[in-house]
Amino acid sequence: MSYSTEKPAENALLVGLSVPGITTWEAEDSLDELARLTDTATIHVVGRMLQARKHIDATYYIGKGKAHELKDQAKSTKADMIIFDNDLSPAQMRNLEELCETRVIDRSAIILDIFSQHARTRTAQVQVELAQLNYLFPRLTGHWTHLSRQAGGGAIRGMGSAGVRGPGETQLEIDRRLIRGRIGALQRELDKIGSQMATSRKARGDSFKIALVGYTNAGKSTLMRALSGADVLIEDQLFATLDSTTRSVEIDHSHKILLTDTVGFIKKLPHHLFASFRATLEETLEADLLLHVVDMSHPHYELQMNTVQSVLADLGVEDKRTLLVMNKIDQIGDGDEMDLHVQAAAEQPDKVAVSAMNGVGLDVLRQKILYYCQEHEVTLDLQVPQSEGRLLSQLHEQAEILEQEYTPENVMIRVRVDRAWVERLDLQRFVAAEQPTLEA
Ligand SMILES: Nc1nc2c(ncn2[C@@H]2O[C@H](COP(=O)(O)OP(=O)(O)OP(=O)(O)O)[C@@H](O)[C@H]2O)c(=O)[nH]1
Ligand SMILES: [Mg+2]
Repeated sequence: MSYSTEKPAENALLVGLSVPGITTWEAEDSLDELARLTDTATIHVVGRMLQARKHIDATYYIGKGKAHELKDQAKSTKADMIIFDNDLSPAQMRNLEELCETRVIDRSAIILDIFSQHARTRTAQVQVELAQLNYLFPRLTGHWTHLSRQAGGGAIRGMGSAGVRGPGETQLEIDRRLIRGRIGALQRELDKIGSQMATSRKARGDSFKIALVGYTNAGKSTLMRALSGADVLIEDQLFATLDSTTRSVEIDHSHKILLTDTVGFIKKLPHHLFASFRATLEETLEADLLLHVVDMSHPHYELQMNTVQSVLADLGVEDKRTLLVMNKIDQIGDGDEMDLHVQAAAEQPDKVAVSAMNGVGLDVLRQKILYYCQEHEVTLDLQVPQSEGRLLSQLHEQAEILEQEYTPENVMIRVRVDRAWVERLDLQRFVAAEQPTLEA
């Protein structure tokens, strides 16, 4: 579906539908976002149409009269394509294409196209292509075969020699067979990538893990760079980040955490993408704490927060400890006002206000992160034989030494250490008998 790279000046007409339960205002906002997506996919928006209706039409999605109006508007605006804000069934797409004599696609196809244009690493490319082909497969009818040669950034196109027609095979059957084979190969590659990622996660050890989550363009990568110095891509663009990057960050002299930046979320995230990006989102699933980054300057930031929450619920991590990071406060006030935002948020346990771009509020954020790390720790009184040199040096590296006293054979130490390290270093064997154990 890389039409945008072939003809950069394509024109599109956008169509939305508001049904009961969705206010016109929400549908308008959603159409604004579709315009932004279309723009990101380098397609020019020449018009938009919004219909309020009691229910979705089985044939055309919008009403029949409106569909005819759409056909006229497509002609008068010289639109090369019509983009629906909602997912259309393969039949609705076909009916609309026949009526309007124009290519008809939906929001999912545009998002998949952006992902495909932005995928830079092999992992992202495999995940996107798999999602595209799974999206394409049920839409592959006689009428849609032209897509099979465009999908996956040319991956299918590049399979010319494998596409030799078997006896009695139609073009459609060839396309289906090719796609099925390609899906299988990509799935196998993705499984391999997934297990490699799991191995490198294991090698990183048991440090406290934090994942940045949030709506696309909220400023996750900017915050990643501000906290860790990692040279991640920052763009005023939807879905700039498609991979995950993990860095070790020193929060204070005795606390190191692992921070992960990853792909952003959006309303109506295509479920094929969701399934394909499972490996990338694994870091989020395994985190001890989520930083939910919110773009406070966005007029509908609350709707975006709700969307993020429901995506987290779909991932099964809605109950994870979450710190809300209200970002871009420099956009909603000057110096003094910014300080007020920072102070007001600081009083709430699970909230901070920051400007990731200007570094405002980051000290409070670090302090709160520290608080979560400490919650995850225990204080132990240990009696460690002096001969355990390796363990003693590990403790000095990984734990906070509160007190230390030497006896002829042992070192008596009071330490605060991440719970995960108690088991990893098998510390129970050194817990001094008369001392309190494992209290938080
Ligand atoms: N004014 C202002 N702009 C910010 C701030 N933080 C990020 N931005 C801008 O917001 C845009 C998006 O930032 P990113 O860090 O790329 O956002 P992201 O959440 O990683 O976005 P995706 O990876 O695309 O999902 C960029 O143009 C940033 O410069 C901030 O605190 N203030
Ligand atoms: Mg990013």
